Amino acid sequence: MDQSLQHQVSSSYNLDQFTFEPLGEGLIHDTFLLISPKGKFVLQGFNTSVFRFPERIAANLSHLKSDLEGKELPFILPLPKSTEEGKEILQFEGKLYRLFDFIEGVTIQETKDPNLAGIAARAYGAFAQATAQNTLSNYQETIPDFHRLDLRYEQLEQAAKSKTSWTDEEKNLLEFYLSQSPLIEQYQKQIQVLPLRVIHNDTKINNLIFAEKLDRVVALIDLDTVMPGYLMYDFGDLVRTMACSRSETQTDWENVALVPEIFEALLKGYISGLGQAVHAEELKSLLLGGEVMTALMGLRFFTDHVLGNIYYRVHYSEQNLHRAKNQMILLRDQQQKRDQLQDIWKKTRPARQ
Ligand code: GN1
Ligand code: MG
Repeated sequence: MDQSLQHQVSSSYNLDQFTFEPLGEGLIHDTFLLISPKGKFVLQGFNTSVFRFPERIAANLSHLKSDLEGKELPFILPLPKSTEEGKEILQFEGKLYRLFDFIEGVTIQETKDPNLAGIAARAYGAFAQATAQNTLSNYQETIPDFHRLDLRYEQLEQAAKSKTSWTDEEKNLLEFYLSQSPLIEQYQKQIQVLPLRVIHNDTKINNLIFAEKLDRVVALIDLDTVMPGYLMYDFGDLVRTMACSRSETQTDWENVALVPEIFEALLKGYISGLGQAVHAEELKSLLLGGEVMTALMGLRFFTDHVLGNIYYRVHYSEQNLHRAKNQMILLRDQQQKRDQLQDIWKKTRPARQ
């Protein structure tokens, strides 16, 4: 962070002097922890090539704030602080920034503990329950068609046309992802009978801040993708990111697998967080969610690789290819375990269904 930005932040938010350090492992925004005499804050540089409609985010978050006013939420939802001029977004030298209160607690990148996975899933379920009465039409898509699996599939088909030379590994991945058309059809049928809701859309464990003892969630963060979507997306991303033996960045392929015990804990936790008002089709769709979100992220990573790494931050040039390969193995394993996961789903879903 250069000096002129530091001055601007200090005066816009009336912070005096502060020190700063990089924070977090997000693939999209640049984030810093600021330590000032007035307390700790999080400054986030906004990635406007990914989030092309910052004003939609600001509008969604202000609806969220008023919709949830007076509701007892079991955790905090940190919203951007206002500048001295009363704006939630700071513009400086052509870039956008936001400041948040820093929330004390523990963030974790992954877990093998079903109990912790259940606590995380319950928090995201409780979020969907809290927003169930929100006026859906007030919420805009902050990234259009973000989780439309069918369109992500088409984007790969398009991108592949422009690539002239393919390694054997790339061909293998392309063939695998294109062979997922039955899943795409299943997805298209499923969404026709699902109600849209206001959901989080990025339900990784590192978007939660836990209490020191890891016994509860104190805050749910990264609210830029809060927008209309299906429960299947939020639950599916929990499965993709938590019910896997290896995270999406790991490359020890033979160890990448779906972990049924964590899947079960996630399902129980999510359903308990959701409470009563869940449509029968929504419950059914949870079973498909993991495959949908794993295929979606695999398609997105692979498409980005084919296009030359224009979207996700990479640490080496083959990283998006490797992420796509990791997701391919996880997806394949989920598909092999369909019967087992269905048995878990049958014994876990509420009795009235
Ligand atoms: C991106 O930057 P981060 O980690 O919050 C992406 C998510 C993906 C994730 C994969 C706006 O999120 O959809 O699940 O990377 N967010 C956006 O690691 O594209
Ligand atoms: Mg995010």
